[in-house]
Amino acid sequence: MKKKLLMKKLRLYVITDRTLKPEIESVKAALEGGATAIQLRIKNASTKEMFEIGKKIRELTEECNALYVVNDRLDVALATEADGVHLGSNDLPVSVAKRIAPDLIVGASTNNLEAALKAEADGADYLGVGSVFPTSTKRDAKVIGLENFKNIKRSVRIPVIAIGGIDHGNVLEVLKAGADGIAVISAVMAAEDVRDATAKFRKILDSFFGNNSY
Ligand code: TZP
Ligand code: MG
Repeated sequence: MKKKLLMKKLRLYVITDRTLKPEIESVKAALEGGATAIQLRIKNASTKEMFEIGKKIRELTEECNALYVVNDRLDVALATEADGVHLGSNDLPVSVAKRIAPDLIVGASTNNLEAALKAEADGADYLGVGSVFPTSTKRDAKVIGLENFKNIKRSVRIPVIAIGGIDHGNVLEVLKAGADGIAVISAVMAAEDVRDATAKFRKILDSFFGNNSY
């Protein structure tokens, strides 16, 4: 996928969280609300269960032309024909994932410049950078703030999406800091109406970037 298209598809990246909402229902609602990418993120599920849910998310995202990315698990990403896999510092190295699956989009989580530059050099296709703001969703997340975010963003060429504590009130600050997209969990998954919460982000993103078709 060309960089420009990938960048657009990463604009509104919604991540599942079964402690807040069941995956399938919430993914359907997020897609209806205009999510451009869905990440299947489940800690501690069986491989079989993740595979079954992943297959369904593949179908749903396909219908909407949205990206489907699997967190942590290259095997599940390949088995469910995902567009990508997202890897953190405790997961498979980016270079290994790229070697095994050269056609898969490989995203990397980073919270400092050194790791960001290494991920880019290792072949990552995009970065998830944060936690930009305090978050209660990921217990061990380091809060880096907008200045560190900006610094990382301007130091790499690949698309950078911001993650961590992003809500409807602060999203514009993140976009002004240069984010190519935002990744959100609780602002969408903890909302009473997932579709509505997603649509509200989509509206802000569309007016910031210009509403060119996705
Ligand atoms: N990585 C860095 S912060 C974070 C992850 C997975 C959690 C983001 O969740 P929220 O609820 O959008 O702050
Ligand atoms: Mg991980």
